[in-house]
Order: sequence, then structure tokens, then C-alpha cells
Amino acid sequence: MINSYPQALTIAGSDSDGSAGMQADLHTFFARGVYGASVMTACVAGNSYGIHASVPMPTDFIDQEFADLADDYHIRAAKTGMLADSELIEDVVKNYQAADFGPLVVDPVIMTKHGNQLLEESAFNTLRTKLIPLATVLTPNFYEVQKIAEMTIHNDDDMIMAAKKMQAMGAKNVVAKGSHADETQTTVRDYILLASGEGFWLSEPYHQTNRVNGTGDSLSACITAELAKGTPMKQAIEIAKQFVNTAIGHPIEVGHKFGPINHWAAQDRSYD
Ligand code: PXL
Repeated sequence: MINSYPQALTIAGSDSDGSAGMQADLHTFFARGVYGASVMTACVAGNSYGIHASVPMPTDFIDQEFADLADDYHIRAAKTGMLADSELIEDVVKNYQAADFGPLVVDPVIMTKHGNQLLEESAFNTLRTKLIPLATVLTPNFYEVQKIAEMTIHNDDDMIMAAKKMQAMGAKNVVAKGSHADETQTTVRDYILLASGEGFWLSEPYHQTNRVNGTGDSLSACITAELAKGTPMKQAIEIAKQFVNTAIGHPIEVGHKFGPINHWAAQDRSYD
């Protein structure tokens, strides 16, 4: 009986306003009926106007967080979020390899939507060579696709080529998120490249709202939650896209400027 309930882990930064990072991940795990644990990698002070301070956690503290979870819990899937710098990436890679925490979803957090840099430029290569090879799923947004694949995306063929490049770096499955740059667009299209080599586009309605903080965190957390429950990969990705779209489509009024998405709206009601 002990540890029979599905448990997932977020390895991420804490965001004080609760809209993104570890807090968005834990909201998502809860909404999907999965128990959520957390390894805190950094602490960010911010609100709906932006981020105003950031402190990385000491690596020996991170090592202890991993050791305590490995000693007691049965983590069935894990995800990474903000990792700040090369030293933290290497420490997380070392700890994840020593643990048995199931599939790993890597959300390669580089920059917030509002321009705050959350990963040092000098760490991009460590991300490519050390963390991405461990990724069961890699979930870059449009900006991160271009940074990681080192190319500019002009059209669908470029996106497909970038996804293949990231798979060649070692990511088994890639969810490459499309552009939101055009305010007149009615849909958002993401390109999915599965481990089998199957590639396809997923389209969702585009909502014109400034309540989208935590979107990428929640997408990757929802995939993680579904993998922890044993959902097959393609279905886990489709559920997560739907989850985030529903959460964006039912905004809640929290904060004065760029608010969070609404995890309740997209809750898995089979747990009520
Ligand atoms: O949404 C990206 C993100 C990830 N992690 C932390 C954040 C943010 C955005 O604000 O604060 C800790």
C-alpha cells in the first residue's frame, strides 16, 4: 500500500506570486490528481509586473532534497524548470541519474514572457549536452526552440528541422511550441516529434489575454502528471495541450498586470 498513489516531482524555481515555476507545477499536479513533490533549485521574488530578485539554492541543499525524496517516496515522473546556471544543471543531472524517478520532462526555461532571463547564456551548452540527452520529453517555447537549435524559425519546415535537431541532441520526444507573436492569429500551432519518428501539428484556439503566466510550466507539468499515471506519451501531450488551453480560456483576476492561468477550470473531475 505504501507509495501506491501516483507521485510526480518538479525540480524548479519557486515564484513568489504563485503564477509560474514550482507553484504552477504543483497546482497542475493537484488539478490532475497526482501527488506533487518539489526540489527547489532557486527562489524568485516577483509579481504580476515581473521578477525583481533571484537566488540560486546551494547544490549541497539540492543534493539533500533529492536524497530525502529518494529515501522515502516513489516518484514516477519528474520535470525540470528553472535551473539558473551550469552548476545547477550539472548538479540536477547528477542527482537525477542517481535516482529512480521515472521519465523526465525537460522544460528548458530560458526567459520569462516578460523578458527576465532565468538561465545564464553561458549555460546553454550545458543544457544542450548534459540535460537534453536525459529528456524523455523536451518542451521548448518558440523562443527556446530557436536558442537551443541555434536557428531562426521562419516557416513550418524550419520548425520541423529544429525539432529534429533537438531530437538528435538526445531528447526522445519534442513538443516545440509555436509562435504567439501575431495578435491577429486565431490559432496556436505546436509541432510534436515523437520517439517513433512520427511528427504532427497540434492546433488550439489562440486566446487574446494577458493572463498566461505559467503556461509553459503547466504544460510540461501536465505531461509529467499524465506520465506518472501511466498515460501513453501521445495522449499525455494531447491532454496537456487541452489542459493549458482550457486554463487560459477561463481567466481569473489575480494581480494587476500579467496574471496566472486558471488551473481549476481544467481540473480532472474524475477525482471529485
Ligand atoms: O514561466 C517560467 C518561469 C519558470 N520558473 C520560475 C519563474 C518563471 C516565470 O516567471 O518565475 C521560477
